[in-house]
Amino acid sequence: MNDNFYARLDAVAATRGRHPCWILPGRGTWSYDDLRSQVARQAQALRLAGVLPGDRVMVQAEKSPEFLLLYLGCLHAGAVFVPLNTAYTEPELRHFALDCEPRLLVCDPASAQALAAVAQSCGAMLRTLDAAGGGSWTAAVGAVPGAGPGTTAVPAPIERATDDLAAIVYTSGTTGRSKGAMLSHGNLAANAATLVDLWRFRADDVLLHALPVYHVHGLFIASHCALLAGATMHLLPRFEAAAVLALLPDSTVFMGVPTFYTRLLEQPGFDRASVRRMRLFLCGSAPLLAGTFAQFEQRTGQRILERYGMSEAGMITSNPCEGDRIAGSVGFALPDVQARVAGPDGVELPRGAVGVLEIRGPNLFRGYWRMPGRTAEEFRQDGFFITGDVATMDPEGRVSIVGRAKDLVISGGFNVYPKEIELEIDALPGVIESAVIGVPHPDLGEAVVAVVARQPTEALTEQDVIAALRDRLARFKLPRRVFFIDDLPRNAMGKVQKARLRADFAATYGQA
Ligand code: MLC
Ligand code: AMP
Repeated sequence: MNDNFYARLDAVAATRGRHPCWILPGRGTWSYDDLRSQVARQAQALRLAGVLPGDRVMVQAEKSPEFLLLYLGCLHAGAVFVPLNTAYTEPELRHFALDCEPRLLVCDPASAQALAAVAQSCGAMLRTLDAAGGGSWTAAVGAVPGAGPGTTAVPAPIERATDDLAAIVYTSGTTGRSKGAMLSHGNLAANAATLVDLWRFRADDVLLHALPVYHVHGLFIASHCALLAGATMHLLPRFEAAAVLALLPDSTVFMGVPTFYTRLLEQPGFDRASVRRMRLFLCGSAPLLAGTFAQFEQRTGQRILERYGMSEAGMITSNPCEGDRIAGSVGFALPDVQARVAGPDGVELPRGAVGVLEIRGPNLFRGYWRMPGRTAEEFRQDGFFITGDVATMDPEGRVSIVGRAKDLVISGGFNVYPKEIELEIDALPGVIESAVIGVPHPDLGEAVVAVVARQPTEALTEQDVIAALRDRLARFKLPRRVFFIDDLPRNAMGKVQKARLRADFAATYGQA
């Protein structure tokens, strides 16, 4: 049996024929037949380009159908897809490229020049996602002979075993070094099938897809659910509240991060009438405030379904479709996932106690790319993965995330690891040391703030620090504010007291 995840998607697509798969503003509709033939072409183009099963294909490009087709083509051909946030700067990209050594690097035409040196440094072919030109991936796919749109005679996906790699998703690390989470075909398939069932996805659903496609939320969770159900997606290039509002009357499911919901609530026309066809609003990637949940229910009459996940495991817990969706809880472990709240020794704590959430299941990744040591540190002997999220579980098994054991800021649904930014700030002339923290922010949930101790003789300013980081770090990682203090507060062990700094600067964006 072929465990290639795309083989499952293809089997569904084969039954959907002319049913719309994607609807794009200004670019019309793609049917499932179109999808099948286009994905097969992508796979053939990869083979012709010399991309072998197991080779990495690294992609940094804006959201488009071509992006998703390339992803699915990689699955089809057995290549390992490596999506990267479009905000990443050249130094960040260089690190990822040297780490995963892609055979092929695909980017937008606008960044081709900047990425040429990166591709060269790791020996990758560089291609662009555009319609023309010698280096165009789109043109290479267009030149593949064979099946045209509408035909059902498409080549079968390559044989893959369940543990074979499908994707590497980079997550920053607490040490400052990014780690590539290796996800297998089996990981993706198990999670997608569970979610389609749990969230009651059907072929007549219309998913309003406004998430970026370089993270697991938009790329895997949203797209897989719709494709595995044979449903339709409105594919928006990005989240924009007015555009989402305009398409809600023609949609049945929406997925977002909390910032999407707070921005929707700012729209005067967002009311019961605008959501009358909607059957499900899903939220995750960052904590959803109880106030947002309540305000949303008051405005629309619907309760947001909050779920919890991470790059290393896709979805882990979810509130139920039928039954109580409780504000502040991320719901129950998925049916095929085991979750426990454990102490530092990995021993499960009594229900109600606060500890670190540990999980095990078919969705759990295969480890960090070329980091066996780091992988071993984050797994228990019995195969449970230590998520680094601090949680409680009630007697019924409902999980609430109450904090983080890992030093992480989540800004608008993007993860920012302070260490990475601190290393950059500490390297600036005149800086003694720095601490990067997250403070409450009304739009982003948390905003990145740096607290810096500088040499007494230095005239380093807030603008100097931000300007120095601008070309080195993705925009969403840049501190929005920089505060100077004489000494960072430390505990008796000499460790910087970030909790104290978070309290001291909590009112940076209004009431804490
Ligand atoms: C953009 N900016 C951000 C930012 N997004 N800054 C901090 N945090 C963010 N999340 C920067 C821009 O670069 C710009 O900088 C400035 O903020 C103003 O941008 P904007 O126009 O307000 O932002 P916008 O483009 O509207 O983006 C905001 C957003 C976007 C919320 C729509 O961030 C987004 O789509 N977030 C979704 C993230 C996501 O999908 N996470 C899933 C991870 S998977 P400047 O300097 O140019 O002014 C995961 C697992 C799981 O976590 O459980 O799902
Ligand atoms: P990422 O590494 O980008 O996949 O982000 C995963 C992290 O996002 C998790 O470890 C959590 O800290 C956080 N997260 C995801 N969903 C939720 C949620 N519903 N509530 C709180 N935190 C969440």
